Amino acid sequence: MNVNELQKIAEIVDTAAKDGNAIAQLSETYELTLEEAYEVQALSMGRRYGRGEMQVGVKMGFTSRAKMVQMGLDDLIWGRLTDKMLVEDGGEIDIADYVHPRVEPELAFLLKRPLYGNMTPFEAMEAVEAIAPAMEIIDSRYENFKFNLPDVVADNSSSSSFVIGNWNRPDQDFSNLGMVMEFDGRPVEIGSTASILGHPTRALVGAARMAAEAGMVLEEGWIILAGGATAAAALSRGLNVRLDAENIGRVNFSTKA
Ligand code: OOG
Ligand code: MG
Repeated sequence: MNVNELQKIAEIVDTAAKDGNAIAQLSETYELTLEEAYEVQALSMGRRYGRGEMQVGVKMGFTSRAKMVQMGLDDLIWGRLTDKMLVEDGGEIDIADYVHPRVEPELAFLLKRPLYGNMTPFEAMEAVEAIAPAMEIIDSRYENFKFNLPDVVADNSSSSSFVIGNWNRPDQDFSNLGMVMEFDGRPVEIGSTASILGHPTRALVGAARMAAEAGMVLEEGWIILAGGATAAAALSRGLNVRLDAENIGRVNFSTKA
């Protein structure tokens, strides 16, 4: 496909995300390769940067079995995070701004040095300033939250909003920390950071490698989301959503009534 066609598709996914409107799966009309889907993602995010948003990191997807099983896909994917997607800890979102948002418990890395290409988990951790409990609010722009791999990649891997808790020192064992995500005090998803590729640091290594394939450096100061440790839970109005992560603390937000 030529760049004009890809640009046209980028406009479709960008507009759907901006307006919170559902669209048909791209794969019903277009035959995108995975590579073209990443190009659409880059072009559609370029439109957002053009409106003043700034990239502040990347998110990894399908790093846990729970997420792969829930969505029926089993390849690692990634997407771009912008400053506008960040919801402050304790903040409120309005689900009217989304199509059909879901939330999942994650772990976030903050980089103190750039990362690029292939490295060991040990080398990757040398670039980490801090780790934090986090929640990602995902929102597929596709009807019924259904997609194939190129569809979801073109749609910035369902990236929509994210909330980060307090930053913690990274020189601790976070390979198997319990995570309990609650709606109004009721546990809805329970898991462990070990579900994230066996160790969340592997998600960081994957992010550096996959971003490099797209020519992107993970920059100092960026946030890397490791991927959902459990399946995602659908959001509704008037909820208090809280994640308790063993040893590293809590993070919460609410949805407008
Ligand atoms: C795709 C995004 C996956 C994760 O953490 O695994 C993801 C989706 O499930 O819609 O963010
Ligand atoms: Mg996620």
